[in-house]
Amino acid sequence: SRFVMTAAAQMGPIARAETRADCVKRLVEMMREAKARGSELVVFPELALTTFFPRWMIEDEAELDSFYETEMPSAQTMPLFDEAKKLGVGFYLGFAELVVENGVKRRYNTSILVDRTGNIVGKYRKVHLPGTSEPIPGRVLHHLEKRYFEPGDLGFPVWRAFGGVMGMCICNDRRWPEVYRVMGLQAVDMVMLGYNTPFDHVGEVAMDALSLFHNHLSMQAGAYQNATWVVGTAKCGNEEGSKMLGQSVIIAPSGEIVAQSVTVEDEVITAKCDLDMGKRYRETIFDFARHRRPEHYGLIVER
Ligand code: CDT
Repeated sequence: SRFVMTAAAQMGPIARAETRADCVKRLVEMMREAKARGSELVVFPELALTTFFPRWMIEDEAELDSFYETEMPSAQTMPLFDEAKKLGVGFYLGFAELVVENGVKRRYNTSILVDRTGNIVGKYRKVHLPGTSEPIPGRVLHHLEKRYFEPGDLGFPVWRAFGGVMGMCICNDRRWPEVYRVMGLQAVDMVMLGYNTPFDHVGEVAMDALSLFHNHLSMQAGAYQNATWVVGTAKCGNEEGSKMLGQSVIIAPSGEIVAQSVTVEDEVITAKCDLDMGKRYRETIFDFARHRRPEHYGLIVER
């Protein structure tokens, strides 16, 4: 067995006025709790350093830029890296990333994987960007990820870390089977992801009523069908009038939920994850080499 003591550190709402220092303080506090409960890896949410700003049309560029990180770690986020190193705890962290390439600003919805010595070992940029690039008339709260980010350009790599093969994705990515399968084909042991999901994200009552079900359905299916652990961490609660799902989870390769949050506030949940558990599925029902028939899957990459 290869055990990784894992924590999902869910966050309650982040107010628009909250500073990076405020957020980092909350993250550090949860990291300490996770360590006290035996964890060596902590999964934080998507956009864990700011409020979920894509809900607003922001026309002032300097204001928009203020939500992005231009370096990682920065003076403001360094305390989190220092704490990680001190405690010997690694982490997944989501944040908005701004890079300037040939004088052009590029914006990504990004996550990083940091090892137990405080070093960044992996970076992922969100591929599936939901919502719209223009505000929808009549709505007070929008979902403008297509305006504020460009699709990630790094694919779905995996990293050898924490004694296994680790993968990352972000929020809406968790609803797409290809995401897990691309990592599953690389023998991923654990997929980490953070999410910000408003209860009214579809805008269609019958579907929105199933938001919590669809949240778990996607991640449990991804875990089972690809023989991997999935750790999904929410930012949740009432954030500036947008009510967002909690129910952060740690899911085994069986598809079973082994830990789940019960609040919509800052809350740490933990599980002892045996990375060898995936083998049971990978060597039987989901032995890809023996049972997959990729010659019939061409359409998936053609359209
Ligand atoms: N952050 C994010 O990707 N949220 C989406 C909901 C918004 S869809 C307009 C999600 O899939 O959870």
